[in-house]
Amino acid sequence: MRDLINTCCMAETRVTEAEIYEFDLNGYIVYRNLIGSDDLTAMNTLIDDHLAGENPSRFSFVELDPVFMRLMAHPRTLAAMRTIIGDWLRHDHAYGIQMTTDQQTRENLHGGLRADQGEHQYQWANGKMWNGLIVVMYALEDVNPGDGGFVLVPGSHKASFDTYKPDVHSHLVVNPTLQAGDMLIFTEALVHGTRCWTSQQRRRSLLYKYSPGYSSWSSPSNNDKYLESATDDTQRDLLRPPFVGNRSPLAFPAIDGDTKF
Ligand SMILES: O=C(O)CCC(=O)C(=O)O
Repeated sequence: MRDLINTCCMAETRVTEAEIYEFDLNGYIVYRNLIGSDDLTAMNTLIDDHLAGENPSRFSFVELDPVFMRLMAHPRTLAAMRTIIGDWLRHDHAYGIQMTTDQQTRENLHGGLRADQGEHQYQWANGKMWNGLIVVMYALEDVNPGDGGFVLVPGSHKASFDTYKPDVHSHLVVNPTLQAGDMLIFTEALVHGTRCWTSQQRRRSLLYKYSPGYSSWSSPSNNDKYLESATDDTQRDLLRPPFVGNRSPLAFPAIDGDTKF
């Protein structure tokens, strides 16, 4: 489990202007090759053992092994979250998604600006972006063109005509292609959803969701079960409930060529 982060391309310590532009334009961004092959194998084995031959469309996983807590606090991910959410970010909730052709899927698009009682925010003020719930999705298996699964409408986090959603098979809807180990970040203010899975290979994704330190989408007590797996202050601080007064910023781990778990 030592090479969870691929360090080859990670000299930068902050999100670049080009990445900010891309996220602002599209409402999502893909980072390639965040998890090494040994760790992908180890994670898939842990989940296979946990699922014991069952094929649920959703499953919990963070409590299975400390490697999943370390992935929650992946330095490259936290650097991106710092730009997208700010210094007070917190982990909100997490779950895994598995899709096969055997499962029934209710195809849908949901989310969008100010959905969920206004929680799904996207705006710019004071020279930076302000977001609500953000999703970090890691692919543990490849998603090839046309496979289905996760879909989104690029740019819809800024749509003005927000009472309308296109059909899930509209030409406006994109089905991102991912390789195992890639990470896709999107704002819940983006219109997004799921299409039926068509590949004979399964889809398996891990979704970690992060909120600003003053808000929570899910019940904050959902994080309590992870506390005993946390091994350092950054991980523990990510699990804090939402509050504002005297909240200290997260201790962001450094990113350099030697960064390892
Ligand atoms: O990954 C998917 O298929 C859907 C994810 C989703 O809808 C969400 O995270 O809100």
